[in-house]
Amino acid sequence: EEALTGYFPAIHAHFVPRPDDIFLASFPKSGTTWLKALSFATLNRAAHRPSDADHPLRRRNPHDCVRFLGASGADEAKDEPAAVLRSPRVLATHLPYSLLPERIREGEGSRIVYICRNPKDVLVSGWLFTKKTSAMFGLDVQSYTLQEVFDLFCEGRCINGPHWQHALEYWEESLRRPGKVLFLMYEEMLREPASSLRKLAEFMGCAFSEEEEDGGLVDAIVELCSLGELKSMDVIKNGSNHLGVKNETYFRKGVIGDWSNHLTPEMAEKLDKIVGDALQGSGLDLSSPTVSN
Ligand code: PAP
Repeated sequence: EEALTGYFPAIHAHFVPRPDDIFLASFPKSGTTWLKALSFATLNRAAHRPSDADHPLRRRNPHDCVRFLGASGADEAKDEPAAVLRSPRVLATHLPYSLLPERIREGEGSRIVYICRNPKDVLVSGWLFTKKTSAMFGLDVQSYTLQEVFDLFCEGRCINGPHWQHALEYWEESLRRPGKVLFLMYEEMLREPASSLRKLAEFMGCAFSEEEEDGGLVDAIVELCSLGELKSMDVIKNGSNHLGVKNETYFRKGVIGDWSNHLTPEMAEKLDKIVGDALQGSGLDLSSPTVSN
C-alpha cells in the first residue's frame, strides 16, 4: 500500500469514498467513453432529458462528464477534487481491481461497473489511438509498429496490463459480489444496447420505470450515446480535451472484430492462446466475444 500511495497519490491518499459512489472501471479502449455517456445520461435523466438541445452530452466529451480518478486525469489533490461532486458520484478508473484503494474494495465498498472487450480489438484500437495522438503532438509514429505493440501486449507489458489479468480480477469479483460489481461485455452491449442499459440502470439503483419505458426513454438514451450520434456533435468534431487531444480521436469505428483488418491470423492465434490459457477454468471466455452473465 505504501508503494502505491507514492505511485497513485491522488486516489490512495486523498480520495474518500461514499457508500453510493459508482465506479466505471475498464482496461483502456474497451468502451469507457460509451459507458461514461450511458451512465451519465441515465443517472441525470431527471435534470437532462436525452432530447434536450443543451444536454451536457451535446456540449461536452463524455470524458468531461465523468472524470477519471487516480492514475490518468485530474489530480485529486489539486484541481477538481471529487469531494465537490454531488452524490451519487460517478467516477472512472483504468486501474486493475487489485490496485484500487482498500477503502473502495473492502467492507460495504463502492459499486463498480466493469466494461470488458475482446483483447484483439482492444489492442488494435489502442495502437491506432496512440498513433493518432502521437502524430497530433508531432512525434514520429513510423517506428511505432503493430508488431512491437503486439509483442509487448502479449507479454503483458502495456498500461494497466496484462489485459486478461485486468479482466479476470473484475470478473472474479463480480462473481463474488454480484451486487457490487457488474461485469459488462462491449460486444454484448453492441448487440443488445437497450437490455444492457436496463441492466446498468438497475445496478446503479435507478431502474427505468414503466412510464419511462412507455415513453421510449431507454431507446432515446441509447440513441443519444450511440457512436454515430456522439461523433456528429460539434464538440466532438471540433473540440479537444485538457491534454490537447482532439475529442474525435475517442470515436472511431466501434465495431466487433476490426482486429482482423490489422492482425495476422498467426498473431490472433498466439494472443487467443495466451488469453485462453490464462482464463482457463474461470468461466470467462474472451476468445468468443459473448459472455453469459
Ligand atoms: P479510452 O480508454 O481512451 O477511454 P475507450 O472509450 O475505452 O477509450 O475505447 C475506445 C473505443 O470505443 C473505440 O473503438 P475502436 O477504435 O475499435 O473504434 C471507439 O470507437 C469506441 N467507442 C467510443 N464511443 C463509442 C460509442 N458511443 N459506442 C460504441 N463504441 C464507442
